Amino acid sequence: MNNLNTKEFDYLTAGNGNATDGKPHDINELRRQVDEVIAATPVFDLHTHLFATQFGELNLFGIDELLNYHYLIAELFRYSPVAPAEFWRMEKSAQADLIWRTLFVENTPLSEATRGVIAVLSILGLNTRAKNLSEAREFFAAQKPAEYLENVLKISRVSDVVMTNDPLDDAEIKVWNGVEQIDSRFHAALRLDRLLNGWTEAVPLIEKQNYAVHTKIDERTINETRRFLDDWIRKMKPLYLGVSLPDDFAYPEESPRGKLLKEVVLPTCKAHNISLALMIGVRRQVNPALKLAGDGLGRADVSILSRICAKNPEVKFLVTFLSRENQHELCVVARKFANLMPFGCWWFLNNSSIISEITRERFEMLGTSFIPQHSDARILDQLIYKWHHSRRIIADALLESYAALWNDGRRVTRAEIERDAAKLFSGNFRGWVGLE
Ligand code: FIX
Ligand code: ZN
Repeated sequence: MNNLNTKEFDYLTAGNGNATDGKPHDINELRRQVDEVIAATPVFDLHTHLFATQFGELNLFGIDELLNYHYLIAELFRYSPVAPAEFWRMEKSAQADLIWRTLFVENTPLSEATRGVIAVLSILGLNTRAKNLSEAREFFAAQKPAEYLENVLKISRVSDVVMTNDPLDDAEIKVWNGVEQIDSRFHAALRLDRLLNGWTEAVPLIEKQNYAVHTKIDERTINETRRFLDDWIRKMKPLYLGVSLPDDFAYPEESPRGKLLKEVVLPTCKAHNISLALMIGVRRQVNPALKLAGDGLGRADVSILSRICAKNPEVKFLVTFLSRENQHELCVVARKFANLMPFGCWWFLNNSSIISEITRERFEMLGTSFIPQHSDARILDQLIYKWHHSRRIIADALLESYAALWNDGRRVTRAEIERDAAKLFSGNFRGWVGLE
């Protein structure tokens, strides 16, 4: 556990507890119980880019996919003389070879994303010091997608996964329109990025699905776009609608996005009693040569959140900010608005030191009324390391809070630890989206 000097808690080790009352009797016992409970509690992963096996090739797993993760591609160019244009011309397996050699053989894999690959290989019993990828490739080639999925969910103790579903993506549309039943552990989240952030390009795609929309957002276009969303909500049964937004997102806003948000999205959320997830602070394509790896971030104005929550009290918002500098303000706004649920340590915040800081701040300001983490996994195997890393840090932060509470005069019971963990890892989200 970080920073906790057990000496400060001397009286905790004085044997003044009672081992049979369900409460830990000293700090080491408390630590053991928290670690055990956090390790065993199933997770409802509320934001990923994973797909159920029914989505075929969209379900990514294996060493070549793991290494071609955009977090690692960005890191590759810190070391390699290979230029981005040359990298994109290479075959996927050659790209993976280059990333392995550069980040794992020629350099020590210290970053969060490289350590993640090491954790996956190690947990699967593969050589973390391999000179090449033959052993790993052989291992993954032998895995059957459905069996491997069971294995990964079991190892990472993830009970439910929320996908990111784009109603304008042809490959996804085919699956939604098909007859195959989608694995009930994979839930939909209807993503609105293309609709809200790229209206002009979205129009022909929505028209193609037989909705009479125009670039000019007039009454007919508003009604037709609402009909489009109503139909997709019926089809996908999403747990929430979601959108990523730039750091300069404003509310209200004089723009197609502002108009669509006000006239289409918020009324749809209200009508279907469905939450809206706002993921704020991404600065897309800061370096376009890096493609998906070329996005950055900016500090946003959190006052937009107070306004949107106040103006739309019947709508529930799931919110995450990408900038570390926005985290404290997010907690403050959450204290003011019960229709706001902060979630996750998104993307550039999904690093041990920052998760630790944000989670401790959230315990101090919000108790257990928040959702500490989502994985954002794009490749199935990543569930293993992302949850392995996050569980450990959340356990440390929780232990620190319990120890402080004990210092103030109250010991938690095992049952309370279990109740808190269940809320943080699944209950708060399930309750928010009306699953129980
Ligand atoms: O917009 C998002 O949902 C982001 O999480 C992703 O697009 C981003 O590329 C990512 O993978 C972050 O983890
Ligand atoms: Zn994401």
